Amino acid sequence: MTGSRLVSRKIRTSEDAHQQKIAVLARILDEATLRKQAIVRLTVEHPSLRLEDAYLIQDAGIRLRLGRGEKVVGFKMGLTSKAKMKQMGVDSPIYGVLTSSMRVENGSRLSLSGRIHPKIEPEVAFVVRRELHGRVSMEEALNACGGVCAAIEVIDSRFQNFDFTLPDVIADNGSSSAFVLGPLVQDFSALNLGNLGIILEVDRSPAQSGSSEAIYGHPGASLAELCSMLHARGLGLPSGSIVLSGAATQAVALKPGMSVRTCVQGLPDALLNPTSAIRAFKKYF
Ligand code: OOG
Ligand code: MG
Repeated sequence: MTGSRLVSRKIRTSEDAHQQKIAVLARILDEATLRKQAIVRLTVEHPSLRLEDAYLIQDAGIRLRLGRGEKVVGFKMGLTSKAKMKQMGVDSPIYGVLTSSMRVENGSRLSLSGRIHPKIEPEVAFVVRRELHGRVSMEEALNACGGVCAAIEVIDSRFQNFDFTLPDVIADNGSSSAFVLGPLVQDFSALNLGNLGIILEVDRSPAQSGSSEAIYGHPGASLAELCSMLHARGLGLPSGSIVLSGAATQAVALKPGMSVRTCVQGLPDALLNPTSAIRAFKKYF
């Protein structure tokens, strides 16, 4: 065998090993999800895991879900708040993929039996009407949306104690578990999306409150950033995509029987696991 053939065979072998490692790590995370068993973060055993590889693990995990009949319905942005970025020691957000099985109808119950240690976050979500490609301005991103709504995201890290580094949480699809969308408001031109009051209510009392400004400065800026991040990986944002723009406050542990509500100023509420006392809720905005 000539030297160059030997070298190319060696490269192929190491590429194969790399692909195999990606597939194995995706399967480990998928099994943790299915078995509802938290695992030690991947970077303990693989300290040199790169961000590109983490997204490849995320892709492989989504392919496993698609193989079980799920459909991609959108994306979620994570770590978009300064507080979370500081906590993680990073200066850029991450994204994850939302699938059909994660969607919970507004006001319905969510079984916690399929989760490990779920937490809830109040969010603002978009529905993209016109496909977006490449780097876009916030205005272009917002103009491509068919509506905006209040949302509740349920996150459920597959890592013990939510202990992860950036590559871990990317590989784990941004801790995605479930989400609820409130009623869609199609014409949001009169809303100042960059400064809306947001309350996460648990059992009819405010548990967290904040402003949409905490979402990457403006939820629309988070949406535009998602387009850039997808573009950097050669991807676009398809028409019809749901986009969770990121948490406006800290997450709160979700326990069985809780009634949860995200109230965003100017938008109808998103509700999860409501009780019959739902009509007693007061309106904040
Ligand atoms: C990562 C996901 C964070 C958000 O909105 O910032 C996230 C985590 O904290 O587990 O969804
Ligand atoms: Mg979130």
